[in-house]
Amino acid sequence: MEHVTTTNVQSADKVAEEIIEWAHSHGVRSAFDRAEALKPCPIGHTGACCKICFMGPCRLVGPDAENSATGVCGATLPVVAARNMLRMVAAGTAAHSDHARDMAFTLLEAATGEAPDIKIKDGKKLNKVASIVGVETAGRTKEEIGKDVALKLIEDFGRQKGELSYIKRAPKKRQEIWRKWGIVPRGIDREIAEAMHRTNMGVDQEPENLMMAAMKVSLADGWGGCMISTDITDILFGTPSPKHSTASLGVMKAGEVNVVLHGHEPTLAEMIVDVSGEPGILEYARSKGATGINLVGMCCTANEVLMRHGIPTAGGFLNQELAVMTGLAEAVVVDVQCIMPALAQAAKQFHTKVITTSHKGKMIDALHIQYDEHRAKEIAREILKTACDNYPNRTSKGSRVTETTPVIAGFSHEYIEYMQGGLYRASFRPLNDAIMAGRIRGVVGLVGCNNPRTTQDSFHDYLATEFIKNDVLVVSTGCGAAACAKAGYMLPETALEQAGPGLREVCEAIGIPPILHLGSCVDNSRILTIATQMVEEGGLGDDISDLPAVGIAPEWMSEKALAIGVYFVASGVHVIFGSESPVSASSVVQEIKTDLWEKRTGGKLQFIADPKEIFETTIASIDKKRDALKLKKYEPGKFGAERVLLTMADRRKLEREQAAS
Ligand code: NFS
Repeated sequence: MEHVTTTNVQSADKVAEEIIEWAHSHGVRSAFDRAEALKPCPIGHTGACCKICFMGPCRLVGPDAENSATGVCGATLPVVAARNMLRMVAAGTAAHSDHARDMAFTLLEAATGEAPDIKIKDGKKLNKVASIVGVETAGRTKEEIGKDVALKLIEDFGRQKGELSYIKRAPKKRQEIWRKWGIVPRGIDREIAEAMHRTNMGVDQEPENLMMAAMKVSLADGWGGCMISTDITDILFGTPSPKHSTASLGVMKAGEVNVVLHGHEPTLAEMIVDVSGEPGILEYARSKGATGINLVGMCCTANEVLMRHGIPTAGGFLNQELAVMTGLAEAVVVDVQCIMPALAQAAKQFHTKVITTSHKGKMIDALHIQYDEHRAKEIAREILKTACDNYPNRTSKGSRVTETTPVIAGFSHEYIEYMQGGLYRASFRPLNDAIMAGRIRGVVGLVGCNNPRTTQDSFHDYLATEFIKNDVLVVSTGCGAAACAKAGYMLPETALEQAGPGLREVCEAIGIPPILHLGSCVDNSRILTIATQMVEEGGLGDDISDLPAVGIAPEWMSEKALAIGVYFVASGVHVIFGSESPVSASSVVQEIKTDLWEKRTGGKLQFIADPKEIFETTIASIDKKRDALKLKKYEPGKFGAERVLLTMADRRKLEREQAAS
């Protein structure tokens, strides 16, 4: 098995690598170079640094640090590491959930007419969410329903007692596990505040208790912030369905005004997409000498507008500075999260304008145009005009890459269900059947960031190809999805060329790629929904922890990724992260996140640095779950030639066998 991590390139994304090389020969620096020059602090990297009070920071190092080192207050290494972990998960939860809060208020303002440019687009999804949160729909307008749904979901942030609204969406058995261990979140904000309190100097001093709190706050992320965000974004801007587009930094166009939409919250990006085709704006671009306006996405905003409008993606996290280095970006429009502070500094070396748009995320040397939903389109036009004004300033400096890769994205869980049976027979039956019969061995969520400590995209690429070769269906989000898109894996043809025969047969029958683009990182909630629907469909156990499925974030870097990882563990999933554990200094905490968490929830969190080992561990985990379900043994190459579908009788027989076991 070959992969590129051992070569001396910094990116497996060929177009990105071309720009990195151009930058090196022109003395322009990026995160790739900064990562080389600045090695991680070996104490903080392992979770052994405590800086929660000013008696320190204390470094809990030395021989037998686990048992003998303490901070000035007496905090032991396991306490320090567990507190660090809880704080990271709480921070990740805060980021997704604050984004979700903005979405909830946007829905409220759209419904009440206070944000006149934003309308409720998907009434069907609105009704579905209304029924989940107990809002009456009969005989009411979209706006009336939307207002009540928004108010209900806003309650989830500040609820002091009770349970989050969406907890009841999980399989029954899962809810009972959460209740048994006392990790059902009350309100999202309450869990985040409590996590900050518990990790304050001199409060929670029991590693196990701290780590269970990490699970609780993470559930407020997965079944709270992330799920609310996905739902409201679908309601306001439409539930995604497949869209053709292109990926890579080559999506910039030489003769047009290139505007990079970067960040996470989709509202302003949607407005920019809306107004970018207006005759007045196009005329304005032409008056500056350009032939048009070319919108391209970056990071999770890219995923949002790719999924709904087919806007090309320039890639994920590590491509942001490189986009500027093409010399073709008139503007990079940013809001919140994963925006490198180096971006405006990179832009100063070119003609690019970095435009910040959120009061929460300002940047030295950037231009600030505050987004305001009350006059959303007016601001979107102002931003595009600012970009057009900058077009005449373009110089010949930059790496003019042009190569792009075709991609099909837009696989919402609703669409995945629909494509397995049409409008009236939509279900997860065909997927469950294919898994039961061994055509599909299992499912992997291949998600998460890029991190310059790993050759960009190399782990994503390697794992994606190995999994599909071995008949494992891959669902992807975030920068992992961008990596797969750039590598050309998100096309049905990939199934023909690279997927194992069983997976290929299923993909061909349904007409899907073997790697499905599910959206942004908050859309990991779509994976929770799919997993729940697969459980409810029957034949694969009665809880998420029974499914032959694994979650992987091989190139993670963000606290948000950690929050996602932990909520999948709490939901019963075996989760594997690449690189080292952020709590590796404490064997006690290491054991809690694997052994204790597994005992209590069925899920566990592992960190594995070697991609081949990630692959092998994943396959072993999938096969173990298949065995426990008494499914047919997966036999490589068995399917494909003979096209036998699992009959109803086969399925009943399998279900009987499982019930009897
Ligand atoms: Ni996710 Fe999106 Fe990418 Fe990582 Fe950042 S963009 S929310 S955190 S880096 S996958």
